[in-house]
Amino acid sequence: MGPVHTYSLEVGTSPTDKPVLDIALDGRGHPSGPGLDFLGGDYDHEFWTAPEDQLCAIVLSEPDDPEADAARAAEVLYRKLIRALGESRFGYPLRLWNYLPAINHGQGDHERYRRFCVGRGRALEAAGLNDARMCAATAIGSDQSRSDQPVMQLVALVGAAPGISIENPRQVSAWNYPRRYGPRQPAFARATGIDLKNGRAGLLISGTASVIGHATAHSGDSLAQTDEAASNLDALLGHAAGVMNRPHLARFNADSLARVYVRHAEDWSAIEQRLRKRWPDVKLCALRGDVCRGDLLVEIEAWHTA
Ligand code: 3EB
Repeated sequence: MGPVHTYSLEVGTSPTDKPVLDIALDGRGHPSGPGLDFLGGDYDHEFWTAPEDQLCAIVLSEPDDPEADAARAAEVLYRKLIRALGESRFGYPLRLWNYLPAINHGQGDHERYRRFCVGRGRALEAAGLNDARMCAATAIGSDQSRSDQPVMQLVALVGAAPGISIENPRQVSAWNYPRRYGPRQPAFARATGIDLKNGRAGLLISGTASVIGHATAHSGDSLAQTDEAASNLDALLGHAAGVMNRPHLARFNADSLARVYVRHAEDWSAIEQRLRKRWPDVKLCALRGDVCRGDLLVEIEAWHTA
């Protein structure tokens, strides 16, 4: 069964009246932005606009030193988010963005991304929340080496009714990853689907990398990883089109927006060429960010409607 609620959400790159989320992609210090260096592309701003009785944004941050255990800040932030949801008429997260400094610092299970997953998991467990009910998300490492007050950021788009969580047929669900990737599985869905008032459907698509099954593919090759991540996205769209019974969702179109996170800035121009050839209509934006496994070089998230 599809979602019973319909939203009138629009996501675009030009200013609108009273957006629920105004994300400056090139702005460091912008509270709802990722705080990453802007590498290029078609747009540097996202405006998420919906009537104020349907959706709102929750923007949280917590001091988080690159040398600290990231589980602490993650648990604090997710406990705050869960409390805010309980007190609000918007009880359902549709999309989460997590940005933290030094995401790949630490060896093995001490790696800060793995510790972030532990902290997120603690907060979810304390609230009795099931991983499989989680929404779409992104988790990216930001370079805050020039800041004297580094923070972990959590940005949530929350709604009055749940979307549907959609998984990827080419990938093991993150909440089912085996133990080798860390003591606590990541808790996110590959995408959140919502019905829109204009008769279309919207897909909020998680950061998607070159992960097949649960394994990283093409270590060290940023172009092969780009192709694999893009294949994961195409597979997700095809699957979502079936789940939501909207055949046109199966392909990106001129309304689709894709944010590309690139570990090494110098890889962007070749990655851009690849993606433009594959998806000529899609609006792209590139940011320099660390992906959550040290061997992943690129990650792509998207908004798509059809
Ligand atoms: C992956 O497929 C890539 O921990 O919230 C992507 C999106 C990834 C969200 C998260 C992690 C998260 O495992 C990593």
